[in-house]
Amino acid sequence: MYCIQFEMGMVFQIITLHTRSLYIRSGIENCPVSSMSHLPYVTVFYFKVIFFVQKGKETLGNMAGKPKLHYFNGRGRMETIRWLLSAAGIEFEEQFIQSKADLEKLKKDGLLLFQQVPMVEIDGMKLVQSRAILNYIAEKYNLCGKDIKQRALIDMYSEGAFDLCEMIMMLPWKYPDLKEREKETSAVLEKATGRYFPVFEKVLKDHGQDFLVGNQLSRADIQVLEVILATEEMKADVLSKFPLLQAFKARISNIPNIKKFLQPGSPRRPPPDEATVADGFKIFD
Ligand SMILES: N[C@@H](CCC(=O)N[C@@H](CS)C(=O)NCC(=O)O)C(=O)O
Repeated sequence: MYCIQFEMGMVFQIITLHTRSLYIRSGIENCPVSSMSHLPYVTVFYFKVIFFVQKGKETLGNMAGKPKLHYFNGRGRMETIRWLLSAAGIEFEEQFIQSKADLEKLKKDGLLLFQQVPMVEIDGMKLVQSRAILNYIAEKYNLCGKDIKQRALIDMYSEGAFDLCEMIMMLPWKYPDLKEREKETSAVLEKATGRYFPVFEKVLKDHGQDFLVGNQLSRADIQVLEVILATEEMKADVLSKFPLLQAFKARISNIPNIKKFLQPGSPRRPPPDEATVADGFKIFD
């Protein structure tokens, strides 16, 4: 019905304008077709135009809407994604998986390519695989450097930080026994101070710049800061032998979007306590 009115309104409007312009061009003063004669149709036409413009705006709004994160209410494999989006100043929504049934529903609805989370709805896609999601976000928000050489460095540093982050993240899941976990925590801290932090310290020393690569913020800076803070949660003075990393931590933490993310109430998740780990086991085991 609306369509017919819409079409009729358009047709009559065109006929009216065309007839009037013919009379005006031929120099005849009294045109028998009044611009008001099809007012009802024209009114419907304009209402329809407004309706379609609004619909279009809604559709575009949804396409460019906030990314939606699907994961459980803990750090795990989603935390670095939260970090990157927040550092880029992007607001996002979170749909927390609270039970095995929630996860099964996502699987049954065919929303998880490999039947696993994290999953991020962004730009009309349902992205899975945490590294692929991070790559997309980093690329989209210009956190990958200026050329392929910078990108290679950024990738190496980010992957190093990611490996260390993953070791820390897995501790409570792999070692539910507290004694065993303590032992493994020491081993991870040794890796942090013996393998990873010396690399980042040396990078900063060699080029003397504020950021790890190309003197501009990249995902490497964000991921290294993330892992520094996660390591400090296990051992507060872990940076004692790394003065440049201490300064780096202070500098990067002070970048406005990152500073905001580090405030209480942000989407940053706290370190997992025993209750969070138990919830995770119920969902993913
Ligand atoms: N390589 C994947 C691993 C994802 C993964 O292991 N996800 C776990 C939760 S952290 C999961 O969904 N487990 C449920 C299952 O495998 O059925 C990634 O990095 O995203």
